[in-house]
Amino acid sequence: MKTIFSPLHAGHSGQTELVAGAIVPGFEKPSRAEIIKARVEAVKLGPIAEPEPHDLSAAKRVHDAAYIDFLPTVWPEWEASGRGGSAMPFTWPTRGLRGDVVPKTIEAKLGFYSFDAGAPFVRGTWDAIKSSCDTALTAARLVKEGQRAAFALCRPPGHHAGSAFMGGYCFINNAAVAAQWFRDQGASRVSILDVDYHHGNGTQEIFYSRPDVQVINLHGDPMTEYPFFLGHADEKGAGPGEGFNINYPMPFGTTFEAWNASLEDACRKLAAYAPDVVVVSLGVDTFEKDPISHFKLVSEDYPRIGGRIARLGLPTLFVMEGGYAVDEIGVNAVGVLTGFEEG
Ligand code: 6XA
Ligand code: ZN
Repeated sequence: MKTIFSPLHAGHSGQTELVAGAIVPGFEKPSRAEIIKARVEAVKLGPIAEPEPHDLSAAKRVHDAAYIDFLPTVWPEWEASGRGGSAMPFTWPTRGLRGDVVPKTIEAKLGFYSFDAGAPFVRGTWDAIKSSCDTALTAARLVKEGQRAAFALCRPPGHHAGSAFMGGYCFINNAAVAAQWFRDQGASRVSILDVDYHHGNGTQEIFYSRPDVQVINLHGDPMTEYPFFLGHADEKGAGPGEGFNINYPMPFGTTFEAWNASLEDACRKLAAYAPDVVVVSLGVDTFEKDPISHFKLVSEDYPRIGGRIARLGLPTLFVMEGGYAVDEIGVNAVGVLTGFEEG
């Protein structure tokens, strides 16, 4: 399996985040992608290539154009106005406030285009965001051209980013952009299977009213787990999209046995939908030692996940999302891919 990887991800570094009342170094750090890349090389998964540059039209098929055009302006505006640290918002147009007028101050614009303070910008962030989207599109092309699978080693991740908002380390929804690209290239139906610990609220929001992209999420129950405000089992899609959004919220402490029962049910529903292609939002923060998550999967479980996905027998694009136990992130993420190759 070929891997697409861009060194530009590394410019998104040194950003901070708010955790339990303290500003701390971001968990979503460059070593994550470097360790996964090193593991791809160590197990000889296949060649690694850099992404081809794309214009932003593919991203604008799933995101509002104004939102995408805002992203490259954030750091220059933040810096030019004398602000320091990481660019992040602290005010949001929530209930009772106006969400229909874009304000002028950079903090306010960041609040307008986000749902939390969890997607901070530094100098290299835009180039990393763009390269991550290019990575997904380049890997998608390999699958469209007949490869059984490809690995988009995206960083930053994407599944919390919605049509006009960032959050949770995510800016452009790489998996959603790729899924839409497959549709625009002639795929009749696409399934997105999101196995990250956190609910992919952005992906759900983007496709919620559509029957042509099935969105399946396995994740921590939003009653206790981030992103808290989406991901319940009764969210099944709207209008023509009714029945095409499927959520499997699972409690704190879920082990592989229970998690795998959800995966099995998800795979049956995915197969019944009979998509032309599957996009896997691949997070490995389901791991028992993940510092910000609470499932109990062990390293031996990840190849089994890949094997089950392989048995769907469908062209498959893997798009990297979360996972913060950096010592094991390479073994776990690439474990899914080798399990797929052997499955
Ligand atoms: C809150 C935690 C963000 C989780 C991001 C993630 N700052 N999503 O891994 O899949
Ligand atoms: Zn996650």
